[in-house]
Amino acid sequence: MNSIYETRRRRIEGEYQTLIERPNVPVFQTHGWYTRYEHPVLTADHVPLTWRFDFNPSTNPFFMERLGVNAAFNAGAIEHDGKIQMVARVEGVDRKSFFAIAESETGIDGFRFWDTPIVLPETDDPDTNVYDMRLVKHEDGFIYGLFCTERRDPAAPPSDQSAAIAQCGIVRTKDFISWERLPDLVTKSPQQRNVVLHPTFVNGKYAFYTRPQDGFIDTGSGGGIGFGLAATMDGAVIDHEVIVDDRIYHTIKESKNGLGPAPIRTKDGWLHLAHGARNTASGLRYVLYLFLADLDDPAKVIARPGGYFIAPVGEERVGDVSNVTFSNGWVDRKNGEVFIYYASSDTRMHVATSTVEQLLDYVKNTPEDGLRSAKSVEARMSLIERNRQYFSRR
Ligand code: M1P
Repeated sequence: MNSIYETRRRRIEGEYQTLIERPNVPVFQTHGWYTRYEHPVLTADHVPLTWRFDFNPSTNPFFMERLGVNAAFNAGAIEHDGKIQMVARVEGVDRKSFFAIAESETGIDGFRFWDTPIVLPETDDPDTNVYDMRLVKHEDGFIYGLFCTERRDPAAPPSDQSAAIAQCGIVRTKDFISWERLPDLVTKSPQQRNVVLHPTFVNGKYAFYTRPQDGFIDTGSGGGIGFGLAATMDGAVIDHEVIVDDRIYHTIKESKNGLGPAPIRTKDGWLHLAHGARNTASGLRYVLYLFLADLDDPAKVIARPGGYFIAPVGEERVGDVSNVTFSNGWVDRKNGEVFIYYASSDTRMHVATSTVEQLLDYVKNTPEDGLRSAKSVEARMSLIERNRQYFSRR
């Protein structure tokens, strides 16, 4: 007779194998901006079973999970040694996040975690929680990982156990195996999240996209996507931040916004992917949008297509924090393809595939938000008028 241990282990290992070998299937999109795929590319269930179960039958006769995993989401992404690698935010059932690398040959399926998670060095002021790493191959030769480090607000009274301070932590590597922790970024803002390193020097300095904010959740008087320069990465200090992409009333980014991954260099400018949040009766709704910045002056935005580019659909709408799409990783491939990695509802990772050519077409030909209903109708009427020649009898 099979023991509970054997029965459960065989079943769980079989289901795991089926999941990680599952091919992904493209799903036609009417808008034509990118292709979605049927399955998420990474979920909590992709985490290796050795991270969750004690495989010793004498100490775990019921083959029960010892360390549960809640979610795998908000992954940074990069192409390295011919493979697509994601540095995922893996969140345990204890709510703590940590980073782990999952890689794939195709970038759209077959993602497998490495054998162990990243052991992230700490500073003298240990992080309580770390998440949302942006990977950047900088022209100085290092691959940097910028992430959010969160610690309890030391000024909060004991009655408040949720007040936190978010800042930007920095690590660098050349091989994804050894990671050097650098001092956290210093800016004039009380809190920072969604900080991204620009891949090239700007005026001989390291350039950062920031998201200054007054509070942990609310941006308060802060907010918008900022830009600032620092002389070094080893003790980076930004003295002056300018807002390059503000949050605006009655748009997809009225409550807050933040940069996604580092921008892609294209012939027409730096292509950016960002998230915007608006308020609704059921809470914040996070969507993704694109914009283009000047090649010589990355702080100058030259195209702002109106509206969202990716919004949660179907099962993407439901999760730990529902109605959220969030991205901090994309990969521009040598053949012009772009793999956009986005998380849905703080729960799982998906991919959308497009090309630089399509994305530039989108960015340059999607009308800017006119900020009033009348302007929206004007833009739509203009499209209808231009289309009349193709429908002579209507
Ligand atoms: O829950 C949605 C997102 O909320 C935060 O993003 P932002 O600071 O822009 O509001 C982050 O905690 C992010 O991880 C999360 O996905």
